[in-house]
Amino acid sequence: MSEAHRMFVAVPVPAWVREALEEAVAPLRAQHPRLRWVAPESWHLTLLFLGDVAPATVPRVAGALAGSVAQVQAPRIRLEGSAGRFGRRVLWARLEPDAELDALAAAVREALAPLGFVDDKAFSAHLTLARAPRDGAIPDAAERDFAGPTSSWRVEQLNLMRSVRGPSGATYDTVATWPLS
Ligand code: 3AM
Repeated sequence: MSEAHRMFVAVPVPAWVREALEEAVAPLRAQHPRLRWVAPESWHLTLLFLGDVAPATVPRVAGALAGSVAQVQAPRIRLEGSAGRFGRRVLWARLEPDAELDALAAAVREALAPLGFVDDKAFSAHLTLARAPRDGAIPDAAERDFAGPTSSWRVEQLNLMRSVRGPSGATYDTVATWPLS
């Protein structure tokens, strides 16, 4: 039997936004080297974490996602330029609240709930930048000193992603992608 993969549904960050964000993150990365910084090529916005998905279930997930994107408008994402924290463990770039982004997340969640993929937590749009080390916390200064771009872009695609745990954190592969219109 082939093994299940850890999967999630996300929207990617375009290259030009990644470059602007990377410039803003570089000084923080240098000041806080103990934090586990997410590699810029891995930056994304998670809409729903699925957890382990058996290979036989992937086509059903893909079919449901294809249906969900057909129902929604492509949202616009705007970075606020500031950072936030989940507890003391996760540092993220803040996004302006957006009803269309919330609607996309809701459509994904509605499409996948019948397959048993449910997140108890409400959708909270964020772009994870760093995680605290096992024995540490995100310092106040890392949140306060982040001065990021206020870029905005139209979301062009929805991705089904696979997360692979490695020695220096998880790496992500795009399993399938759907254009938004
Ligand atoms: O990088 P972000 O925050 O967008 O935090 C994990 C990451 O989201 C989240 O899924 C994304 C890809 O790994 N994640 C990991 N384990 C999770 C869990 N048990 C989880 N979200 C909810 N429950």
